Amino acid sequence: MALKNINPTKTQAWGKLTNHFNENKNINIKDLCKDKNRTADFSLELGDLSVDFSKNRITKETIGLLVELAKEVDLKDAIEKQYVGAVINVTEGREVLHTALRSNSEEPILIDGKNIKPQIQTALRKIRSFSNKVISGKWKGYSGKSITDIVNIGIGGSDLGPDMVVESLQYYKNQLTTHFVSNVDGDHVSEVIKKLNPETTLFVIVSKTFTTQETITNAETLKNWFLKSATIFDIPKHFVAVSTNLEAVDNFGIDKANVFPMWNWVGGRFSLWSAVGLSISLSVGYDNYRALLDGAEEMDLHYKNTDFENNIPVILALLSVWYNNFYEAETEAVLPYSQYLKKLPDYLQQAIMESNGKGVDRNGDTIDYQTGTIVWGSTGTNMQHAFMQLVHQGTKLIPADFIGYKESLYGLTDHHKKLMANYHGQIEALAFGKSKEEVYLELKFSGEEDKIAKLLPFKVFEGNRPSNSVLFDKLTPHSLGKLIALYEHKIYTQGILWNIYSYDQFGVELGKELAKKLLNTH
Ligand code: G6Q
Repeated sequence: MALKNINPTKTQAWGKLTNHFNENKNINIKDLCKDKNRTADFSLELGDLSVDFSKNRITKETIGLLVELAKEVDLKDAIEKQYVGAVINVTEGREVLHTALRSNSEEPILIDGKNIKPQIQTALRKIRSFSNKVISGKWKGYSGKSITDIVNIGIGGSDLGPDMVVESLQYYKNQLTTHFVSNVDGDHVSEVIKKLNPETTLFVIVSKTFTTQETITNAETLKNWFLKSATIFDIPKHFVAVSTNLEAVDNFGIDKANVFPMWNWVGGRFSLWSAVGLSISLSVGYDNYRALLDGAEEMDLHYKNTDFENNIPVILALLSVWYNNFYEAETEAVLPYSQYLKKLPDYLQQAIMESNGKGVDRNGDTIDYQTGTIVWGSTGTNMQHAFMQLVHQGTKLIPADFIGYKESLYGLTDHHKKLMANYHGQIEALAFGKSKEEVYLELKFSGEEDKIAKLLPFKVFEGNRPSNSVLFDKLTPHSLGKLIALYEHKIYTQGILWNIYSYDQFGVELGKELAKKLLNTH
């Protein structure tokens, strides 16, 4: 049941792609888009999501060859193995089953002969009942008052996902105020403490291992602060944990009844779908949390069951490989046109770069081709007034994903029209640029003919800069789940194409070990 081990650069498809690239590398998106059917031919839909990838340096032949590559490395087999619970995280000896967390199907998934679906359902029921009690005010703090503030204490995968989702779903939020403490920097926790009342605060300690230095340090600081006003007998009313390490949780003083499970078959950066997402459910209510999971499941089924030509995560992964390995692009921008999604780039940086930033293949051999892309970004339109200059006119090729919504949430149509005009405007400007002739005419007709000689080269946009439009009807818990799952599957697809293991993170662990050593010697 192991993953196959195929060097992509040794496949026939790679050879064909190399020739195809050499023959076509100068193709121009503007010329390609003269074909009236182009948008229809290079767009995919899934319910409320439409992905337009027509503004890329690709032809139908490019897609055909990239799909051939996916077939030659047996992506199908890799996808099937992930969903059934094969040990595809080989270096850590683990299954990778975040897809099982959001599955509504009754079909069992066996680990060591035991179906894991019932434990998932039990955990979800516990999340629901706990969230309901806290949100309704029935859960009381030590002085008999209801909870007003939630503090999520965690880092990395135990922080970035819940933080990003809570921020993104602010519109759906209830009366509870949610805070996130992650950095071991004491100033971070101190600033949060300033806003809290111990009588009405609930602390959610999220740590799979319950040994992570940052999390345990912050948790101890918050517990000590809490104990200045309350007693250890009050801890069960104010501290809950999400962890696999029951002994450490017990030593911390947390009641067994207040422990939510985590499992080794869910990686940290893919865990917001488990009880790690407890703060999400507390913030937006269980029904919205379930809708998030259902949205992800819609993408899971699409990824699993759709042929590669029509498979959104697969196509986006293949395009990324096309630019990374053939055009030698080093970075990719993620540009959400929604202020709610301002934390999405940070979240994706971990998900993508921790997963695919690997230099050794599945054989354990050093890789001589490029893997993980560098991902960065910010929200539109703010970034148009910041870094977009470089993307439009700089010397680097930076493929970009534009994420947008047809409808706004508050219905300020004037704003939304302007926002989306910018969204489409940027995509067009990148793809089509502005030619010398256009700049010439523009200057001439604006009465600035005398400036033509001086200004013309600076006002030319060469265009031919690729981007994808990832457009949803509306930002909802369901569509957000779908979006996150889309990137999760893109990550795995690229890991398979590059013949690496996407689900370990030894690069992070070295830093943790060294910090511990240095702490003891200084
Ligand atoms: C994610 C990583 C990492 C992890 C944190 C927190 O995939 O494994 O970011 O989530 O190091 O770990 P704990 O949950 O064990 O505290």
